[in-house]
Formats: sequence, structure tokens, C-alpha cells
Amino acid sequence: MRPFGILRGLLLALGLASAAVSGARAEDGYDLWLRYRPAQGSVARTIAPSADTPTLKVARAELERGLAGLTPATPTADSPSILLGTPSGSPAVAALNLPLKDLGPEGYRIRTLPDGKGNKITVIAANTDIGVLYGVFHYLRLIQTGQGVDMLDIASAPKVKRRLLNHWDNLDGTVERGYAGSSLWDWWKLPDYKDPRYVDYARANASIGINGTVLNNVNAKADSLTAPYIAKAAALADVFRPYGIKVYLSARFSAPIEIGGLKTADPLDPAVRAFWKAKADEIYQAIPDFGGFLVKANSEGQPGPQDYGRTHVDGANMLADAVAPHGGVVMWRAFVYSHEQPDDRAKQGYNEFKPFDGQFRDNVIVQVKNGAIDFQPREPFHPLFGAMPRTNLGMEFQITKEYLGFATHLVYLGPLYEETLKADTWAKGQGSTVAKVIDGRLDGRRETLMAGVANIGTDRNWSGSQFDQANWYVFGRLAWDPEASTREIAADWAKMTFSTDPRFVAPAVAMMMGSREAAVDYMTPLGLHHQMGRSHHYGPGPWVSGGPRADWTSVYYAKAGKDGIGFDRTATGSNAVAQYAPAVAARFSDLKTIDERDLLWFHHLPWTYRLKSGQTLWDGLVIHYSRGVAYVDGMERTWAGLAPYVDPERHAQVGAFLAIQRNEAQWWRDASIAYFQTFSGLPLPAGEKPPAHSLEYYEGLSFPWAPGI
Ligand code: GCV
Repeated sequence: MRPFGILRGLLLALGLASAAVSGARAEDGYDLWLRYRPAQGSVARTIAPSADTPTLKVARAELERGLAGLTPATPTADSPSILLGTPSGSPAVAALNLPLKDLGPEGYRIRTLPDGKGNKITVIAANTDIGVLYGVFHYLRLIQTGQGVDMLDIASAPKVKRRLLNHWDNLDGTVERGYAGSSLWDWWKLPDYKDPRYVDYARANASIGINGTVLNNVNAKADSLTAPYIAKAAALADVFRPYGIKVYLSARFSAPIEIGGLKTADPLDPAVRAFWKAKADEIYQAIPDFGGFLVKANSEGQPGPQDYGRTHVDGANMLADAVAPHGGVVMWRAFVYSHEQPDDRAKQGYNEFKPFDGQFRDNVIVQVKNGAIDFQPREPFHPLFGAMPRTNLGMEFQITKEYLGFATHLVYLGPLYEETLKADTWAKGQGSTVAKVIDGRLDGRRETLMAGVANIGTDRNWSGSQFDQANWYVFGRLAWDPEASTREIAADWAKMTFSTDPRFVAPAVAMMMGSREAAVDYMTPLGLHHQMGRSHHYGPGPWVSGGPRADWTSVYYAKAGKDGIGFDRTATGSNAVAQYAPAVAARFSDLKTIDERDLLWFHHLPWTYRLKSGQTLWDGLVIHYSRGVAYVDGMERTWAGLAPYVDPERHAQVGAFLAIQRNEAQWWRDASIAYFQTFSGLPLPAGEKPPAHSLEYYEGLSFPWAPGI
């Protein structure tokens, strides 16, 4: 053994090798983007006394914690100071007369001023305590990301009112489509035992402006609405309150029968209405700031008003009336489709909801998934955006990666979210973006919502992988400002989570920004969708057919045959294009104007169709699949080169996951090509390797224990 080997052996024996060799301490990702490691060039600061409300206490504690980590030097009498507070709670803040009016209940202003004694004071002020907490996190972020904080004048206010996580967490601790361990909520031990981790959950959410959380799965159990579970939810609400986070619950529509002793859940039945009113009163008694209900009704087997011949409006308005006296809302999901309905699944949400525009109560928000099918790697924006100007429409994104490789694929979802939010609905002419629908500007709506299906669980790293934390992070930042740049957000996240060294940040951000397109390429290029394994949704399954429902198969969507591939949603097919504004419909319909990324979503085309590149559709498909695999190869190499900037523990985990992703990307490519080639009957383009195995091999793979089901 060489001398270094001997030393390394000794260190290994002591469990110190990796940390000592790299100079970085081993980390497991628990601290998320709130690591507060010493920042270069930062100056010690003192914090002026502030009022003692619960939220200001946590704001102050966070600032102390952040500064202690970021600027380890001890402040002296000459150190610049920070003043926190609201004009109503702090005479010192009031005396400054800062312009706060336009910042609303959650916005903040950070301004550096001379302190009159030859030094500087930075004021973090807001109309409410929670605004101050948000300002503190912004201030810390500036230091964490290496930006100067010596002369600040910043004002920020959220553009969306309700910025919510939706947990698909079950009462037994499992998480539907969860890939990060079990549910964080230990329902069994609540309300008596409150896991300290709940506080860290709240801190992390507050740091990115998330202000609400739906605790339980939309495939809900009525038990969540019983007294013992209300008490458990109330205990969580107590923990979250200082952080500005309200608790919401998914409500099972048939609860009046299951826990109310009624024979019906008909929303027009007076006894049913009385049940919900009493239930709302009971919940608000325990949780005075309860946010409201989220409902999945008449979708995928869930009960709903249609079971009684009633409508979504009847159901949603009944619940809305129950929570209205308490200031609550109802988020009613537009994710509805039925296999008994012969029409294209992509059209069904619009068909069911559009006729009700203007009929929902003011405290109902119709919650619409970003696309018309189901969180696919790429979907055109949902046609309901822009189509219901007299209805509050909220966005539902998926943060957990049900269709994007679970926790082990590095796929940064910022570009997916940004693509949807920037999409132009043309509802009121050019520039009527989805972002403007969501933040209420397009139609002058004030009850606004962005919801994200959480990717959080009991894994030490919270999200199943280090890079999946970035998806939670970018969701929160975009909910605050739907027009923010997801590249800049990625850069902030990378700096806070790993290193501010530009030699790390530039390649890491570049890798992240291309990662979603790579996943589209190796999974579902050129507008293909819903090609994954049955039920668990793991890995490729383009051959999935038969079973209980056609709309749960892959063949329903790709429509591959000898004549070609793709779903004709133009006027010659299902005419789903007609659900969009005429300018958008025309663009999608015309092969000359459609962006080829959506090609097979809207068109069924022969294998020999010529793409803009001049390649045939078949060659282009194969090349896209391979390009996706090559990108993952590149990520592996990039990541290997970033070892000097990352602690060994996290570096190794990301590296191992990239190796999994590399193999699975190849599997997606090979299995898809093997299957589609049986229809195209064409050879692979020159230089393309044939699939490693036979089609039968891929079809025979089975994953009964895949997570998240
Ligand atoms: C919570 C998809 C998922 C389901 C999910 C459903 C929904 O179908 O596969 O797990 O159920 O969407 O959003 O309601």
C-alpha cells in the first residue's frame, strides 16, 4: 500500500476518509437549501430588538441561525445592523415610513439606510409578520447566493394568493405516487407527539413562500374528517401557523354516508348540506384558520355529485357554502374523465367544466392540471386555461415524478412549469399567457391558486434525491412569481444547496436545464404520451393494451400501426384542437406551424413523414430517443467532474442515481424502438445500435413492488 493508501485506510477505519480527503463534511441533504454554510466575504451583523409575536420570533430565530452559519464572525458594536418588523408592531419601523401599501399582506421591503451613527441599518419590513419572515428568507438567500447585501432596496409581493402543496398521503403512512419514503405525517402519534421535523418542513416551505398544505390524498378517506383526525390536523396547523402555512384537507364526497350516518351524499339534500355545514363548523372550531377543502369528485372511481344526477357546480357550491362563513375555499379538481365516455380523454375535462363558467361560487377554485391528460413529460397546456374567464382557475403541477423516472432520474421540472406558464392561450389576444390566468390578471380574478403535488417524505433528503429538492424549490418560487426565470431559480438553488463556485454552478445549472428535454426524448419524444408501464407507471410500456379501461392503456394514445403513429386531434380526428382559441387551434392543426415537440399529440402521421430536419418520422423518433440517452451520459460525466465542489456523500448518491437513470434511459429507448419497429418495419438510421434485447424480453419485465402505487 502506498503511504496515501495507508492513511486512507486508517481514516476509513475511523469513518473519516471521505470528509478528510475532500475537505468537506459529509451531508445527507436534510438541510435542503437552508444549509447556511460560511459565505465568502460576508460581514457580521447585529439584529435590533423586535416584537415578540410567534412569527417574528421564528423570523428572528431564522435570521440568527442563518447569520451564525453564513457569517461566523462575532458582531461588534460597529457591525451593521438589521431591523425587523411591521409598522404596527414596531415604532422604529413605523418611524421610517417605508412604502409598504402596495405590498399586500405577504409582501416585504428590504432597504438599507444610514443609521445616523456612521453605519448602516438594513430594514426588513412588511405589513404583516409573515411578510417579515419572507423578507428574512430573501435576505438570507442573497447572502447564501453570494450577492451583496450592503445596499439593498428590494420590494417583493406574491402574485398568487394560495401557494399550496398537495400531499397525496394516506392515513396508513403510504404516499400515492410518492418516491421519498413514507408520509411525513405520523397520524398514529399525532396529536400528542409532534415530530420536530414538522418545524423543518414549515421552515423550508416558508422559505419559498408556500402558504398552505393539503395534508391528505385526493383519493380521500372520510376518516380524515372525523373528530380524532381533525384534532391531528389541528396539531399540525399549530406547528405550521407561525410560518404562515394554512392546513387544508381533501374531502371525500361520500363522507355524509360514511361518517355522517346518512343514506345519501346528494348535494341538494338538506341533511347532506347540514352535515357539511356542521362539519365545517367543527373543523373551524379546532383550526380557526383552516384553508378549506380539496375535492376529487367523479374521477377515477371517486364519489361525486354525478352519482346523484347532480353537477360539479352543485357539489362544489354546496361545500363552498359550508366553508364560506369561515372564509374558507373549495378547490374542485377538473381532472375528470371516464372510460364509459367514448370521446378522447384529452377533451373530457374541458367538456365537463367549460359549460359551467360563471356558475361556481366566488370561493370555489377549479383546480386544473397543467395538461389535459396527466402530468406527462410534455403536454400542451390544458385548454381550460383561458376558457373560463368567469371562474377562479388554479394550476395543479406535479412535483413528484410519477411519469418522469421517480426519484432516481435527474429531471429538473422548472422548464416544464415555465413552458406551461408561458404558453399563450390567446384567450384575449396575443399575450394571454397561462401565467396571467393563474395570477388572475387576465380576467381580474382575486382568488388565485397554484398547487403542486408534493414530492416529500421521510427520506433524510426529503424528496427521494438531492436534485428532486430543486423541484420543490422551483415550484414554490414560481408560485410566488409565475413569470420568474427557472434558470435563475436553478442557479439560486444550486448555490444554496451545493456551492457558489462558478465552476460548479454553471455546469450544474446547464445540466439541470436540459434534463427535462432529455427525459422527454428518451421517454416520449415528438408529442408521444402515456407510454409507461401499467399502473405503477415505472419504465416503458408502449405495448400496454387491454385491461379494464382503454384510457389506461398506451396503445390508446400512440395509435401506432403500419400506417403510422400519433393521435389525430385535428378536425379529421377527435378535434380536441377546437377547445383552444382559434389562433392556437390553427397553429396546432397545421403541420407547417405546429412545434414538432407536440407533433404526435395532435397528428397521426406516416412513418415516412418528413420532419423539419429532413429526417423521416421513424428516423427522427429513433434519433430523439438516442439523444435523450446521450444527454444522461453527458450528465454522468459532468457530475463526475463536479466532485471537488460537493461533499462526498451527496456526490456519491447523485452519481449512483445517474447510473440508474443512464440504464433506464437506455431501456426506454430500446424497448420503445423494439416495439414501434414492429409497425414501421423500417431499419434503424445509420449508426444507431439495435435494442439490447428482444421485444418479448421487455414486455416480460414485471414490477409488482414498484413504489408509489
Ligand atoms: C391521486 C393519476 C395518478 C393517480 C392520481 C390521479 C389524480 O391518475 O396515477 O395516482 O390519484 O392522477 O390526479 O387524481
